[in-house]
Amino acid sequence: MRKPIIAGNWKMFKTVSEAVAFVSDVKGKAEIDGVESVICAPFTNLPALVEAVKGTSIKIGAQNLHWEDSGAYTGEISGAMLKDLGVTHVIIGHSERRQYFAETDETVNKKVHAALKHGLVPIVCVGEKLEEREAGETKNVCKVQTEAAFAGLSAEQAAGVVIAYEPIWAIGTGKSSTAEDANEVIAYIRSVVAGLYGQSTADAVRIQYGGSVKPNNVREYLQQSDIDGALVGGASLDPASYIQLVEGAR
Ligand code: G2H
Repeated sequence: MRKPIIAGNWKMFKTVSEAVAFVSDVKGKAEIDGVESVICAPFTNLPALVEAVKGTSIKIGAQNLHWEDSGAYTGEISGAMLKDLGVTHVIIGHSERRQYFAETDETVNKKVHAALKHGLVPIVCVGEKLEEREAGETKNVCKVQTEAAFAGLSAEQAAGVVIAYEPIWAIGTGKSSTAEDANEVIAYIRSVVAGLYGQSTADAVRIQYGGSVKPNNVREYLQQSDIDGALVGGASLDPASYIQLVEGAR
Protein backbone atom coordinates (compact mmCIF):
# COMPACT_ATOMS: atom_id res chain seq x y z
CA MET A 1 0.00 0.00 0.00
CA ARG A 2 1.38 3.39 -1.03
CA LYS A 3 0.80 6.17 1.49
CA PRO A 4 -0.97 9.12 -0.15
CA ILE A 5 1.05 12.33 -0.17
CA ILE A 6 -0.39 15.84 -0.39
CA ALA A 7 2.28 18.45 -0.99
CA GLY A 8 1.59 22.15 -1.02
CA ASN A 9 3.85 24.03 -3.42
CA TRP A 10 3.74 27.60 -2.17
CA LYS A 11 5.92 28.85 -5.04
CA MET A 12 7.04 32.47 -4.33
CA PHE A 13 4.34 33.25 -1.79
CA LYS A 14 4.26 34.00 1.96
CA THR A 15 6.52 35.89 4.33
CA VAL A 16 7.86 34.20 7.47
CA SER A 17 5.07 35.55 9.67
CA GLU A 18 2.43 34.44 7.14
CA ALA A 19 3.99 30.98 6.99
CA VAL A 20 4.01 30.58 10.77
CA ALA A 21 0.39 31.80 11.02
CA PHE A 22 -0.57 29.23 8.38
CA VAL A 23 0.89 26.40 10.47
CA SER A 24 -0.96 27.49 13.58
CA ASP A 25 -4.20 27.44 11.53
CA VAL A 26 -3.67 23.94 10.10
CA LYS A 27 -2.04 22.24 13.11
CA GLY A 28 -4.03 19.23 14.27
CA LYS A 29 -6.28 19.55 11.19
CA ALA A 30 -4.07 18.97 8.15
CA GLU A 31 -2.85 15.90 9.99
CA ILE A 32 -4.72 12.76 9.03
CA ASP A 33 -3.57 9.25 9.87
CA GLY A 34 -2.35 7.50 6.76
CA VAL A 35 -1.80 10.69 4.74
CA GLU A 36 1.55 12.42 4.36
CA SER A 37 1.22 16.19 4.48
CA VAL A 38 4.14 18.31 3.22
CA ILE A 39 4.47 22.07 2.83
CA CYS A 40 7.06 23.10 0.23
CA ALA A 41 7.89 26.70 0.97
CA PRO A 42 10.32 29.41 -0.12
CA PHE A 43 13.81 29.03 1.38
CA THR A 44 13.36 32.06 3.65
CA ASN A 45 10.46 30.35 5.47
CA LEU A 46 12.09 26.99 6.06
CA PRO A 47 13.78 27.47 9.49
CA ALA A 48 10.64 29.02 11.01
CA LEU A 49 8.41 26.36 9.46
CA VAL A 50 10.56 23.47 10.70
CA GLU A 51 10.26 24.96 14.18
CA ALA A 52 6.51 25.61 13.84
CA VAL A 53 5.64 22.04 12.82
CA LYS A 54 7.57 20.40 15.70
CA GLY A 55 5.30 17.94 17.49
CA THR A 56 3.00 17.63 14.44
CA SER A 57 3.06 15.13 11.58
CA ILE A 58 3.39 17.93 8.98
CA LYS A 59 6.63 17.85 7.03
CA ILE A 60 8.51 20.69 5.39
CA GLY A 61 9.98 20.69 1.90
CA ALA A 62 12.00 23.05 -0.28
CA GLN A 63 11.26 23.85 -3.91
CA ASN A 64 14.78 23.45 -5.30
CA LEU A 65 18.35 22.58 -4.36
CA HIS A 66 21.81 22.68 -5.93
CA TRP A 67 23.52 19.37 -6.72
CA GLU A 68 26.83 20.26 -5.05
CA ASP A 69 27.16 20.25 -1.25
CA SER A 70 28.96 23.60 -1.20
CA GLY A 71 30.97 25.83 -3.51
CA ALA A 72 31.11 29.10 -5.41
CA TYR A 73 27.49 29.05 -6.63
CA THR A 74 26.09 32.46 -5.74
CA GLY A 75 22.46 32.37 -4.76
CA GLU A 76 22.19 28.60 -4.49
CA ILE A 77 21.20 26.30 -1.59
CA SER A 78 22.54 22.76 -1.19
CA GLY A 79 20.96 19.51 -0.05
CA ALA A 80 23.38 19.47 2.89
CA MET A 81 22.02 22.86 3.99
CA LEU A 82 18.40 21.72 3.69
CA LYS A 83 19.06 18.52 5.62
CA ASP A 84 20.80 20.51 8.35
CA LEU A 85 17.67 22.65 8.74
CA GLY A 86 15.37 19.67 9.25
CA VAL A 87 13.75 19.82 5.83
CA THR A 88 12.62 16.37 4.62
CA HIS A 89 11.40 16.84 1.02
CA VAL A 90 12.41 18.84 -2.02
CA ILE A 91 10.62 19.55 -5.30
CA ILE A 92 12.90 19.02 -8.30
CA GLY A 93 12.39 20.02 -11.92
CA HIS A 94 9.09 21.84 -11.55
CA SER A 95 8.03 23.04 -14.99
CA GLU A 96 8.39 26.66 -13.86
CA ARG A 97 12.04 25.96 -13.10
CA ARG A 98 12.49 24.16 -16.41
CA GLN A 99 10.80 27.04 -18.25
CA TYR A 100 12.19 30.13 -16.47
CA PHE A 101 15.44 28.92 -14.91
CA ALA A 102 16.87 26.69 -17.63
CA GLU A 103 16.58 23.42 -15.72
CA THR A 104 17.24 20.43 -17.93
CA ASP A 105 16.76 16.68 -17.62
CA GLU A 106 20.46 16.51 -16.80
CA THR A 107 20.35 19.01 -13.91
CA VAL A 108 17.17 17.37 -12.63
CA ASN A 109 19.03 14.06 -12.48
CA LYS A 110 21.98 15.61 -10.62
CA LYS A 111 19.57 17.17 -8.14
CA VAL A 112 17.76 13.87 -7.57
CA HIS A 113 21.10 12.24 -6.72
CA ALA A 114 22.00 15.11 -4.37
CA ALA A 115 18.65 14.95 -2.58
CA LEU A 116 18.91 11.20 -2.00
CA LYS A 117 22.51 11.51 -0.86
CA HIS A 118 21.29 13.78 1.94
CA GLY A 119 18.24 11.69 2.83
CA LEU A 120 15.76 14.15 1.33
CA VAL A 121 12.70 12.82 -0.50
CA PRO A 122 12.78 14.17 -4.07
CA ILE A 123 9.43 15.16 -5.60
CA VAL A 124 10.34 15.05 -9.28
CA CYS A 125 8.06 16.86 -11.68
CA VAL A 126 7.38 15.61 -15.20
CA GLY A 127 4.74 16.62 -17.70
CA GLU A 128 4.02 17.75 -21.22
CA LYS A 129 3.39 21.15 -22.80
CA LEU A 130 0.12 21.86 -24.58
CA GLU A 131 1.66 21.51 -28.04
CA GLU A 132 3.22 18.19 -27.06
CA ARG A 133 -0.14 16.94 -25.84
CA GLU A 134 -1.81 18.03 -29.06
CA ALA A 135 0.88 16.25 -31.06
CA GLY A 136 0.18 13.00 -29.17
CA GLU A 137 3.56 13.18 -27.42
CA THR A 138 2.36 13.13 -23.79
CA LYS A 139 3.55 9.63 -22.90
CA ASN A 140 6.82 9.93 -24.75
CA VAL A 141 7.67 13.24 -23.02
CA CYS A 142 6.91 11.70 -19.62
CA LYS A 143 9.00 8.62 -20.45
CA VAL A 144 12.02 10.67 -21.50
CA GLN A 145 11.80 12.94 -18.43
CA THR A 146 11.27 10.03 -16.02
CA GLU A 147 14.11 7.92 -17.41
CA ALA A 148 16.45 10.92 -17.33
CA ALA A 149 15.50 11.80 -13.74
CA PHE A 150 16.14 8.21 -12.56
CA ALA A 151 19.42 7.71 -14.43
CA GLY A 152 22.03 6.07 -12.21
CA LEU A 153 19.71 5.37 -9.27
CA SER A 154 19.59 1.96 -7.62
CA ALA A 155 16.22 0.23 -7.27
CA GLU A 156 16.25 1.01 -3.57
CA GLN A 157 16.84 4.71 -4.23
CA ALA A 158 14.23 4.75 -6.99
CA ALA A 159 11.57 3.35 -4.65
CA GLY A 160 11.96 6.42 -2.42
CA VAL A 161 11.39 8.98 -5.18
CA VAL A 162 8.02 10.70 -5.51
CA ILE A 163 7.02 11.66 -9.05
CA ALA A 164 4.59 14.49 -9.71
CA TYR A 165 2.86 14.31 -13.09
CA GLU A 166 1.94 17.88 -13.95
CA PRO A 167 0.65 18.57 -17.45
CA ILE A 168 2.00 22.08 -18.00
CA TRP A 169 -1.17 23.33 -19.66
CA ALA A 170 -3.07 22.54 -16.42
CA ILE A 171 -0.83 24.53 -14.07
CA GLY A 172 -2.46 27.54 -12.47
CA THR A 173 -4.85 27.80 -15.42
CA GLY A 174 -7.94 26.35 -13.80
CA LYS A 175 -7.88 23.70 -16.55
CA SER A 176 -7.25 20.31 -15.00
CA SER A 177 -6.66 17.00 -16.68
CA THR A 178 -9.62 14.68 -16.10
CA ALA A 179 -8.96 12.18 -13.35
CA GLU A 180 -9.17 9.33 -15.87
CA ASP A 181 -6.70 10.95 -18.28
CA ALA A 182 -4.29 11.76 -15.46
CA ASN A 183 -4.56 8.19 -14.18
CA GLU A 184 -3.79 6.78 -17.62
CA VAL A 185 -0.61 8.85 -17.92
CA ILE A 186 0.40 8.09 -14.33
CA ALA A 187 -0.11 4.35 -14.85
CA TYR A 188 2.07 4.69 -17.94
CA ILE A 189 4.79 6.49 -15.92
CA ARG A 190 4.62 3.61 -13.43
CA SER A 191 5.17 1.18 -16.30
CA VAL A 192 8.24 3.19 -17.31
CA VAL A 193 9.62 2.76 -13.78
CA ALA A 194 8.77 -0.97 -14.01
CA GLY A 195 10.74 -1.14 -17.25
CA LEU A 196 13.77 0.29 -15.44
CA TYR A 197 13.57 -1.54 -12.09
CA GLY A 198 10.86 -4.18 -12.18
CA GLN A 199 7.29 -4.22 -10.95
CA SER A 200 7.92 -4.27 -7.21
CA THR A 201 9.89 -1.00 -7.34
CA ALA A 202 7.25 0.52 -9.62
CA ASP A 203 4.56 -0.52 -7.16
CA ALA A 204 6.42 1.26 -4.36
CA VAL A 205 6.96 4.58 -6.16
CA ARG A 206 4.36 7.20 -5.33
CA ILE A 207 3.09 9.29 -8.22
CA GLN A 208 1.13 12.49 -7.63
CA TYR A 209 -1.03 14.47 -9.99
CA GLY A 210 -0.53 18.24 -10.10
CA GLY A 211 -2.25 21.05 -11.98
CA SER A 212 -5.23 23.01 -10.66
CA VAL A 213 -6.04 20.51 -7.91
CA LYS A 214 -8.66 22.01 -5.58
CA PRO A 215 -10.57 20.80 -2.51
CA ASN A 216 -13.54 19.99 -4.75
CA ASN A 217 -11.65 17.70 -7.15
CA VAL A 218 -8.86 16.19 -5.02
CA ARG A 219 -10.92 13.16 -3.99
CA GLU A 220 -11.65 12.26 -7.60
CA TYR A 221 -7.95 12.13 -8.42
CA LEU A 222 -7.02 10.21 -5.29
CA GLN A 223 -9.68 7.57 -5.99
CA GLN A 224 -7.90 6.56 -9.18
CA SER A 225 -5.89 3.33 -9.18
CA ASP A 226 -2.47 4.86 -9.78
CA ILE A 227 -2.71 8.37 -8.33
CA ASP A 228 -1.06 8.51 -4.92
CA GLY A 229 -1.42 12.15 -4.05
CA ALA A 230 -1.35 15.69 -5.33
CA LEU A 231 1.13 18.52 -5.73
CA VAL A 232 -0.94 21.63 -5.19
CA GLY A 233 -0.04 25.25 -5.85
CA GLY A 234 -2.74 27.91 -5.57
CA ALA A 235 -5.15 25.90 -3.43
CA SER A 236 -2.46 25.09 -0.84
CA LEU A 237 -2.01 28.71 0.19
CA ASP A 238 -5.21 29.06 2.18
CA PRO A 239 -5.29 27.13 5.48
CA ALA A 240 -8.92 25.99 5.20
CA SER A 241 -8.36 24.83 1.65
CA TYR A 242 -5.14 23.00 2.58
CA ILE A 243 -6.94 21.15 5.39
CA GLN A 244 -9.62 20.03 2.92
CA LEU A 245 -6.97 18.83 0.48
CA VAL A 246 -5.36 16.64 3.14
CA GLU A 247 -8.77 15.36 4.27
CA GLY A 248 -9.59 14.58 0.64
CA ALA A 249 -6.68 12.13 0.48
CA ARG A 250 -7.97 10.06 3.38
C1 G2H B 1 1.37 23.10 -10.54
C2 G2H B 1 0.68 23.25 -9.28
C3 G2H B 1 1.63 23.02 -8.15
P1 G2H B 1 -1.47 24.79 -9.31
O1 G2H B 1 2.45 24.03 -10.62
O2 G2H B 1 2.85 22.40 -8.44
O3 G2H B 1 0.12 24.54 -9.19
O4 G2H B 1 -2.12 23.85 -8.33
O5 G2H B 1 -1.66 26.23 -8.89
O6 G2H B 1 -1.88 24.52 -10.72
